[in-house]
Amino acid sequence: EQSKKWVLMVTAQTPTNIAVIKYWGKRDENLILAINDSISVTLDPAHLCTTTTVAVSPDFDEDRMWLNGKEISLAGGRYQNCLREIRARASDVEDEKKGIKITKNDWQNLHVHVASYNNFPTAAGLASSAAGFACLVFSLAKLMNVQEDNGRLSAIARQGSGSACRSLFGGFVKWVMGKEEDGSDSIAVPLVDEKHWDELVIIIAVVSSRQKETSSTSGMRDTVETSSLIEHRAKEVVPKRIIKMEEAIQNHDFPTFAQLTCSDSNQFHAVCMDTTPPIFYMNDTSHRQKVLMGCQLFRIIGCVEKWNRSEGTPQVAYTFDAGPNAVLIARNRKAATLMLQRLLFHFPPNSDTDLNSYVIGDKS
Ligand code: 2P0
Repeated sequence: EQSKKWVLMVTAQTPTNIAVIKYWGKRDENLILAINDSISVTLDPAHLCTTTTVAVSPDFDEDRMWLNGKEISLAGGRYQNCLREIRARASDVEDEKKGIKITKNDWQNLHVHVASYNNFPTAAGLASSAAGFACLVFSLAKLMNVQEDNGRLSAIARQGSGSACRSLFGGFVKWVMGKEEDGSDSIAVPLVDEKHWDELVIIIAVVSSRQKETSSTSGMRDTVETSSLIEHRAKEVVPKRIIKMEEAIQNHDFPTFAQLTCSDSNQFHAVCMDTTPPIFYMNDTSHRQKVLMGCQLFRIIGCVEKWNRSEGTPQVAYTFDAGPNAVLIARNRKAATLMLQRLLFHFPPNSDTDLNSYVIGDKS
């Protein structure tokens, strides 16, 4: 039988985001519901982003996906949840020129092919799942003509990876943990757009591009089960910090922003260390440079803290995620230049203590 050869495609690009008030811990593993609100900044898509093309054709007989050119399985619950939620919201699509007409019901039987590329190391703690699931959900929603705003789409991306919900918006974004059991109010909301605080410059120092040892998913599960500090953090500390952080962002108050960002990163790593068995994201011991490397990230903290104190007011905030990379947020271009000079002085390239690379990007 001759099939009707047509393919309909959509391509989208989504940047990653960096949390300044961290998400760590779930109250529902399947729906991916957090135990606290979090706030992040979405990066400029020119630097760290995922590009995803989704295609549909009557000739495809199963859903398939390629990540960085290599086929991956879509069998996992997270992919299935996202695909199911988007399909359930699909509407009619008509392309008169190509003579294509897809009805709402057709989508339940049509299959998609997905090709996704990251322009940065996957799973090295640079939030590849955040950009990846945000881009997957957004491009599928466009392909299937889903009539929902980015807030509603964020609740679907969240079911792929928690941090992904925050990448549906630019600028500073809050993931509201929500109260509902079905997760319907656990969505991302934009706080301010990318133009609001455009003096900020973000530097990412890549210590190692290898994959991290403890996945965020299992790490945060262990923390929730074993840490005695996590409840205090989620219930007492973070709610107050969220209010102060929103104010600092609205008012361009860099000293408060920097203090909260650094403290929250340090507390996140403290609850990781308070986990059984302890999680050391800041200690990259499997790297060839072993002990030296293990100290690199701590040395960056020392370097920034010392400089900020000597200037009398913070010039740079640091934050470290679940991988061997340092994110530095400078108050302006001048501070970023001085910070880079310091990094290059303390960690000269091609020395025993070098960092693999630096990515510099304006926030957008
Ligand atoms: C964050 N991280 O807020 C925190 C800070 C890492 C440290 O979100 O299990 O990949 O897919 O929901 O989103 C990393 O966790 O975990 C993360 P899942 P995810 O950015």
